[in-house]
Amino acid sequence: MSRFSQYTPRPLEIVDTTLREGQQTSLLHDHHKYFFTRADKEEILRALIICGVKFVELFAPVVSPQERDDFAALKAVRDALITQKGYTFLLAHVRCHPRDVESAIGAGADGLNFYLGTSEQSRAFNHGRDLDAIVAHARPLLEEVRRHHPGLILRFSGEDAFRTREADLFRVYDALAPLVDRLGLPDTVGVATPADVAARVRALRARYPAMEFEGHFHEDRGFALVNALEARRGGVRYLNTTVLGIGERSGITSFTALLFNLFLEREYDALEGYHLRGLYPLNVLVADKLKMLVPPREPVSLTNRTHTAGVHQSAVLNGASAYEAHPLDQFGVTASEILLGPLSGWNIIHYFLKEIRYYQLDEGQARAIAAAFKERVYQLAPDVPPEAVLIGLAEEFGLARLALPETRSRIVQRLDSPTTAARSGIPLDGRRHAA
Ligand code: HCA
Ligand code: CU
Repeated sequence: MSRFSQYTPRPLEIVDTTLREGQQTSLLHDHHKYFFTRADKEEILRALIICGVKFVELFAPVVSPQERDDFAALKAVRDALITQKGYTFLLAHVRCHPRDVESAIGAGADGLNFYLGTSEQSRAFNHGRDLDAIVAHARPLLEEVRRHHPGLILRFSGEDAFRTREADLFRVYDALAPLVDRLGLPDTVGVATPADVAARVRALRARYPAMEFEGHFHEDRGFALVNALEARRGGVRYLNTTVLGIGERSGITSFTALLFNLFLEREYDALEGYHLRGLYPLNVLVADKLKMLVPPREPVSLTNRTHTAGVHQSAVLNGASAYEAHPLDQFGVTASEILLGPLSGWNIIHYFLKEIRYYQLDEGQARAIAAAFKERVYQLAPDVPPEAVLIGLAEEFGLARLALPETRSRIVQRLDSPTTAARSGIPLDGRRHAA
């Protein structure tokens, strides 16, 4: 009996591909990093498993000696977590090529994610095969793998499925569906709208009612998240994601953005087995590997609890819900951040000096300091944080300071400080410059 035949799939199965699709991100090049180190990959895999992911896609070991050796190391990480978290299936991304297949089986992959272009563009520019040749190429290989390795999880994706005519996709999938556990539905170049996804999923489910599907949506139009949500709504159980949505070009669906939205839509069934509080730390971990902060457009981010405008800041001091609509703390974003700057009002300056730095001041002094601060903050040298200016002003104004024991505050001043909240996952307590 194979592991997979004993496994009962949950309502939503993330097939995370941070370590395959994610490694194709140009961000690794932007930061002169080029690839994740083995230690990076081990940490990312561990974090994914802790967060509840059960299917992880990796490159076929044939890609490079590095990937081959890393595959073995990642298998060891997976094995070490079986007792604590159950089994995680490692799937190798393979071309319909015996060498890819052999390398993956040799490495002990639990499944093979086959892909082969079916659109006119892939047929013309990727492999030059027509539809009959695609079937003639893929079918015997899949039959052989099925026969000799009945326990392997097999998936076939018609690459560029959304630029493939429906009849063409059916032609290929009719021939291969009996041999696989899942059919993929990749929007390789990010052309699909949510309506296209809904229609395609409906057509495929009608034609293959017993089949499971796996969605993979690129972000070129900004639809990677909504398309994944749409696919799920249509009954697609398996969805490809990466941490921070990293991948080829603008990437694919973000793992944490997807779970966050399912939570907000009260799709609690879909969240079965996922550890939501681990999601922001996971984003921080991968951002750190990329030598960046969690990107500002990532929903599960400190940015979404960061307030800049004076009106927002003073309201948030009274009640965070004024400008924070979502329970981000349940996703591990436990701090709010208020950035001091030219838009800050006297009340946040009062709050900062009094509550965080323990200066004794009244409203009149806070208003006077705020006025002086607004003038100086426009002439800030790049390496001087605004809070240093405020401390300087407090001293100039001769404010007395209480000596209190240090406690952690919810307010952080700057994202780009060396010990940022985003990097450490712990809010900076604002005392970096304290005497
Ligand atoms: C790739 C293309 C791919 C494959 C997806 C899949 C895509 O980078 O090889 O195997 O389902 O977007 O089509 O990522
Ligand atoms: Cu892709």
